Amino acid sequence: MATVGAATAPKGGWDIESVAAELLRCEDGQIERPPFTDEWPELDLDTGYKIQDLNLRKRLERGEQLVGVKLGLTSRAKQVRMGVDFPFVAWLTDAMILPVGDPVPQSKLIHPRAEPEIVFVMGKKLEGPGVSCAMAMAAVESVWGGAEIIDSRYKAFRFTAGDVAADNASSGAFVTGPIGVPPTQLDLSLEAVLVEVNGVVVDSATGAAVQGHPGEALALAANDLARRGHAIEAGWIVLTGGMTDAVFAPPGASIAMHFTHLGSVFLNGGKD
Ligand code: OOG
Ligand code: MG
Repeated sequence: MATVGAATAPKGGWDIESVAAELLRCEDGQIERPPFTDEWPELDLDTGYKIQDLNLRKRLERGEQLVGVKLGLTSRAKQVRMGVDFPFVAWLTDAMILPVGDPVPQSKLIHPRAEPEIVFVMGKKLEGPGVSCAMAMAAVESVWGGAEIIDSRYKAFRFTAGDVAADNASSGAFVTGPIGVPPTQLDLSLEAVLVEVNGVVVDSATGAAVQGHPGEALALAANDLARRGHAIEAGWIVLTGGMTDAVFAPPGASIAMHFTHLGSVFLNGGKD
């Protein structure tokens, strides 16, 4: 839990460097804070991405490995809940990998929530612009079910697009399911998931909830990253975005995401 509070704006106001440093400090210290746009309304999506990229450099400098990308807010369910009505992209490092069977790492997180996602492992490099769903799927090696544990550094997950892009799209941890299949084997728009919390099914969706087809989300990521000067590399993991709204993952919770063909992903809420 937090031992120190959120920082107030530096003299002269927030800028890219000070927001980046404060976000990493909040992440490392499990400190929640108000969104920066309360004090810096000009923090837009482009500025948010600059902050995100600066913090990726800092993560790599401290020894983390870049393992892929995640999409945020690719489904209506997520967009409506978070009040941001377009998708965006953020970075995944190896520090965010949750080994199968490990509990939710409560001691590293502020207020974790879990969401079911279709996950791709890339077989080929994918570089925008101009990438379509079919082109994107042709670069995928295998498709997995997964769960992302999101953890916004903003109190009550209240943020604008600029805030959440800066905060690496609420990245926390992610776990992949038991079965990987070649992408030609499934109609991902019809792949369903049931979200179960403490034995009760609380939500469900199919892959179509994610931009019509999760391959559209992958294409979007490639095209979006091209504007930022990056490609999606062979071997990377891509989390295509929550299919349903996220559920709270507090200590003691027992959460399962049951996919039609991709198996079940189990999350144990762990201890305080
Ligand atoms: C932002 C991150 C969204 C997803 O899959 O939509 C995300 C949030 O909901 O806090 O990871
Ligand atoms: Mg997600």
